[in-house]
Amino acid sequence: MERSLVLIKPDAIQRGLTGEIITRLEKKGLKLVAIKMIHLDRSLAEKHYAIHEGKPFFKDLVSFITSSPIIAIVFQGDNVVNIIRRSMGETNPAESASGTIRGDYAISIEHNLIHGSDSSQNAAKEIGLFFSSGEILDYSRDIDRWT
Ligand code: D4T
Repeated sequence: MERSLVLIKPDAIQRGLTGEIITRLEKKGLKLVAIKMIHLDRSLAEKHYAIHEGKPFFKDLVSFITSSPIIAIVFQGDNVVNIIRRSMGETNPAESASGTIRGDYAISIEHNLIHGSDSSQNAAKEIGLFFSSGEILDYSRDIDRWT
């Protein structure tokens, strides 16, 4: 069973797209097992985006992700990392297909609305930054036999 960390980024919160983004992922059939709203501090933002340290956009990326609250979510299910990445669209919204979250609602790479883990291994690391194990709930859903 795989997990993925989704962040609804400051631009999505400010633009009132939180519900739309969660609805799309829920309607796909994904199971939500943890959720919280937080205002990231610089230290956590730099840890989350450590792989991009030293790149030209790193400073602006950290400023952006700490500029306003975000919502952190853990989804769980078979193949959930890949399913979420495909629902999000490309990193650059200009190259994202219509029907994806970024393709439908974003224009610029700096403000691309949503983060989703890019592998199971990275998901485990990222989830550990945002959630304690007790915050991730274990429950069954009757709809899972229909999805
Ligand atoms: P995240 O990590 O936010 O889900 O985005 P992606 O996985 O789709 O893309 P990424 O890690 O390569 O980039 C992280 C974050 O940096 C912004 N960015 C990226 C940017 O502002 N300029 C750039 O040139 C790139 C490559 C957008 C997403």
